[in-house]
Amino acid sequence: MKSAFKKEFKIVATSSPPDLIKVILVGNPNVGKSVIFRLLTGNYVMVSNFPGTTVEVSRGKMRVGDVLYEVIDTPGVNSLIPQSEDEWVACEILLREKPDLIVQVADAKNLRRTLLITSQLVELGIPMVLVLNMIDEAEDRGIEIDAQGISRFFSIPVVETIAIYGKGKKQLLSALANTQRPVNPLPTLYAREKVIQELNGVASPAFLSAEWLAENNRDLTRTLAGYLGEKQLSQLKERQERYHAAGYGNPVKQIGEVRNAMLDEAVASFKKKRRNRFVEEIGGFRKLWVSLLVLGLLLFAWNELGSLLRIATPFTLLRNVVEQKLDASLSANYFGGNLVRSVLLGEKTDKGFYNVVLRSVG
Ligand SMILES: Nc1nc2c(ncn2[C@@H]2O[C@H](COP(=O)(O)OP(=O)(O)OP(=O)(O)O)[C@@H](O)[C@H]2O)c(=O)[nH]1
Ligand SMILES: [Mg+2]
Repeated sequence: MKSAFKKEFKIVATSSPPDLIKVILVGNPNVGKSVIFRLLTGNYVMVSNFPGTTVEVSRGKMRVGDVLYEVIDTPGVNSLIPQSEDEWVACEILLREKPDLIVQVADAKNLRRTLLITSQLVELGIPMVLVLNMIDEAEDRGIEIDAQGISRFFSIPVVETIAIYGKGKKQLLSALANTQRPVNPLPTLYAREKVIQELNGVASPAFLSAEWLAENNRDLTRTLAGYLGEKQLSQLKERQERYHAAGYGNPVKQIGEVRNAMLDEAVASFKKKRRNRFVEEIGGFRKLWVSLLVLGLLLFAWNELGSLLRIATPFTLLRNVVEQKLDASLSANYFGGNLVRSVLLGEKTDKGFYNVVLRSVG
């Protein structure tokens, strides 16, 4: 009895349950979230409707070494300020599920739409990874993105993938294992803006929550109250009212303006439109051929005109130079010089040179 207990105890002690890390996939519509979801979880997934809606939400599991992940796929969003049922569901999932990790999947061709969501997600302060998917299509269009620059800007890992070919999966898995809290660059970059000074740090997230409250969506407000807690929520409302009452204007509108300004700058510095090398080479070839053609036409025109006017033409000039040089250097100073000279220039007569080959044929 005693030894059986010991054995059982040992088994329990060595097989501790693996960590379950909750990952939520978020991103614009049609960017490859579901392809990445399947890439990570395989085919054993659970699909259900979000309560009270027909919006489908998929859940699956993934094991990497000892770590077990639960992965949740969400409907596409244009922004985290919801204007549609799909967008509202995505926000509700983010706030209700309290994920350990967020993976933003993005279409590398649409950097501005991507970074709008990134700038909203980083406010949540949840470790996240940005996946720049569809790199194949971006490359075809000559779009190059400074992934490292984006990574530094938000303090998040940025991974490039071609999900349909499974490219970048390894890098994504390694990024998931090495995430850290992101940094929201907005308050630092725009520290002088009154609205930033008024709301920064009042709640977490502060600016995004202000924007959510302004939507007057009862369900979302209730979920937000649960997420922030009553204290943070009332502080945030109070600050907004104070700001408005002091005559500074609509804080939510101004947050939107500051965010847009940041995005304009970010897109300008992280997106490079690469000049297509193939087109450049074709262009280079074309320039060379056009230059040669123009040069040929000019020489032809000079030659024709020179013959008519009995003045030196490029060919007579060239021949004179060649004749003089060769005649001088192929003089009979060395063995065979005369022979070479007569083969190249012909025999010298009173009228100049005439070719040996022609003479022999004639
Ligand atoms: N060329 C290319 N196509 C891709 C890539 N990843 C996904 N796609 C295609 O993009 C389309 C959309 O993929 P989904 O995974 O359904 O996109 P989604 O983000 O889940 O879309 P929603 O759920 O509607 O928001 C599909 O036709 C995919 O085959 C990629 O890396 N390269
Ligand atoms: Mg999908």
